[in-house]
Amino acid sequence: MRVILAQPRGFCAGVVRAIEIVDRALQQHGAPVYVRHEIVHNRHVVDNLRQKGARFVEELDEVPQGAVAIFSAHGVAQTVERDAEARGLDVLDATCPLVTKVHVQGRQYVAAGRTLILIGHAGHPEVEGTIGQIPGTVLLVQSEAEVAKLELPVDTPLAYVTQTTLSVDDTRGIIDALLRRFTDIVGPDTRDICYATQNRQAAVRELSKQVDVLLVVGATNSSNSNRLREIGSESGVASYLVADGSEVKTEWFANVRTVGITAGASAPEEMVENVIDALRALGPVDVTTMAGREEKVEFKLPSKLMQPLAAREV
Ligand code: 0K2
Ligand code: SF4
Repeated sequence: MRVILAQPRGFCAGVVRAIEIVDRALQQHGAPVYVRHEIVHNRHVVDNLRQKGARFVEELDEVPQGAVAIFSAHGVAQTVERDAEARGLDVLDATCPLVTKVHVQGRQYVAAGRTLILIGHAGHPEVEGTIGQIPGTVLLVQSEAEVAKLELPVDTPLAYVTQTTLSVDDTRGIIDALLRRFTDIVGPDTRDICYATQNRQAAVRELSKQVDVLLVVGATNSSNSNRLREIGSESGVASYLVADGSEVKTEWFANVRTVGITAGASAPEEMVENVIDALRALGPVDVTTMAGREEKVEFKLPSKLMQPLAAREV
């Protein structure tokens, strides 16, 4: 069996930063530190940090007063920030800077007097965070069909922003529908979909031309990982989302010669290796990596974590 690995795949700069924040917080403060929501949507990442002393909670009322509380990469609403302050928590914000950028952009549009539309998926923590970062009403639009249902005069001053991990193609369709329907609407086009999401989608589209089966390493609650699997399916390739090698099923590979593997932005490379090992158990495999874009994006850590330990102890 031939295995072709997508390039790029796996961890993005926002995920690397978020995990580093939890690691450094544990080093500086000692266990436990509290993390609101999964730091990124991956059980292996979460279990690993839990073993080092991180405690994962869904709400801040589970965090003792004065403890270290870390916000996940997906961002939080302003009510959560205020609640943390009221509880006297020592907050470290692991919200990806590209998510924060969307919050800032949304607030600017509202300050300029526009009604804001957020293109995204209901119930996703990033969407809840973005809605809660913007004063006033934010209208959530999830599909082209929902554009038709917006009860607004066609000349309403509008702006839109998007979730960072959407399908570029689906978002393009929604934006086009908004532009067709409304006469005074501005927005970033698809540029709020982050570099990592865009690059992984472009790579998997290319990879799908070369393979019989596509495996996407990632979690079922990971938006960006689900979008990668959808692109494989839409390209006519049998595509499966797997957390690790234990979820790989023998029957997927009858008469299959070439398997493509990619990984969501929150999926560790060890799990890609683990999936390759599961394929090796079925027979010999020859692994190559497709030609693709090299990413060099890095984000700075919060300044609190950059201080040498001695300076904090004074
Ligand atoms: O893709 P999702 O937004 O569900 O999130 P993860 O799978 O945790 O990936 C990291 C992205 C976090 C924010 O954009
Ligand atoms: Fe940031 Fe994009 Fe990674 Fe989300 S997927 S954490 S927006 S770089």
